[in-house]
Amino acid sequence: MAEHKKLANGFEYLQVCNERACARIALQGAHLFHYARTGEVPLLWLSEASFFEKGKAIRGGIPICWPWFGRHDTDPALPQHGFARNFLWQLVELDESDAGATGLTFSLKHSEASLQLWPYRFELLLHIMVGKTLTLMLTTKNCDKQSFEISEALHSYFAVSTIDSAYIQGLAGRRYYDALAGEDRVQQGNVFITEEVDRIYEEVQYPLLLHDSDRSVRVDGQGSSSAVVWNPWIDKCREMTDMVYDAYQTMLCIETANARQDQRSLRPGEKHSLTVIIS
Ligand code: TA6
Repeated sequence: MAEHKKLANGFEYLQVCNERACARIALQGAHLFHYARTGEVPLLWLSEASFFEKGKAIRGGIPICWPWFGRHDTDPALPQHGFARNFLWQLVELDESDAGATGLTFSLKHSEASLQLWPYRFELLLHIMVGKTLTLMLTTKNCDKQSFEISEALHSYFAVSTIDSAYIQGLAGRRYYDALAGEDRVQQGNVFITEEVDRIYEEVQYPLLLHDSDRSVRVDGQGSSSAVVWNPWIDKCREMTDMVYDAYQTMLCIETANARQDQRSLRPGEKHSLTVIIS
């Protein structure tokens, strides 16, 4: 069943529950911020100190970074990770015909406000399938008369029991850009988190597996050959107003992306889809 919810401050989201799972999706950013399979603890992490306010990205779930990933290449005044996660999307389709899987489609189109930030005409569609598996497919259509480049990520925050019992399998041997060191390195073996980690992996071969003490999560990506791994660790976590001081211990980001060399160029009329399948 899908229910339209509104917080006291007017922040709107949809709560979707079926036989296999429940999810919550804010209209701002088409931001899925809760997903739990029936009878299980949430699979995605959500900060207990997250804002739920107009124009502020929710800390957790799967924020959409688009049409640029990270800081803007030339204008530092522009919002980090683009603007799609801060704009109000429209729910254009809701399919509850399957008792165990609910389909939702959200749309964001260019506007006067978006053209101020990024001078191209576009349509974004986010298709979400909530069931035993969670699928998000973000499709960009170039509605302009000129080509444009995008970098993007489905910035998934995963819940872990404790960070020192979690590790990522599937990135061994991959080159990555270490955003903290500012240099390229090569992954040796599985990814363990024992300090702040902020890496963009290249030529990623999905699936990736996130192993935790009591469960493993499979992350498949389509339309993506780059993946970001991030944990703020102690100091960065303390600096973040929407994370409690020890939040770094229970979260780990594995982001299915088109970042750095994997950014995409679209000609007029062309589409590109970035998909994550979490199971
Ligand atoms: O996940 C990679 C990253 O770019 C990190 O550098 C960190 O900034 C994180 O995204 C969170 O960004 P946000 O703008 O959501 O605070």
